[in-house]
Amino acid sequence: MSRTVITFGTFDVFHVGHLRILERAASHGDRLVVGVSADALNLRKKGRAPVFSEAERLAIVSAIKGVDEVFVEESLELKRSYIEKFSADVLVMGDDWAGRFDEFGDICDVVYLPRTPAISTTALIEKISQV
Ligand code: C2G
Repeated sequence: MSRTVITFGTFDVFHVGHLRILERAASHGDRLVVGVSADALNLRKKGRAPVFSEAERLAIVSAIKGVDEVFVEESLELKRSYIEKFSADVLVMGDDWAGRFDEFGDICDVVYLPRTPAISTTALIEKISQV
């Protein structure tokens, strides 16, 4: 039986840590669906707009090998309905979210993968702004 994987993220200033988690998420099943967080969600939760717009981030993520479908994640609180909508068998997230999504273990497997060390969007923005 085919296995659907779902994962979520902002994927702003796309970097190798983002690539690696998508590659590893894809290896957990046959179809990978990615929820890319809305600009409005970022503004609400992080107090700043992403560097790249929602449309740009969706375009980049959807072009990655192994990604089958993308959608806009409008709210962090809608995870359960997204998992159900896409009939996901497994939710994959980086381990910065470890334990945070265990409640969905009743409808899918929940897997946390180690983050790629020493790279983040925030660090990249700082590094670039120092040049
Ligand atoms: N990631 C990683 N290694 C890094 C940086 C990020 O594995 N060095 C992973 C994160 O753990 C996450 C994914 O890449 O699983 C996307 O990271 P972010 O863009 O920072 O996403 P975030 O803002 O944490 O997601 O429902 C979740 C929200 O959409 C927010």
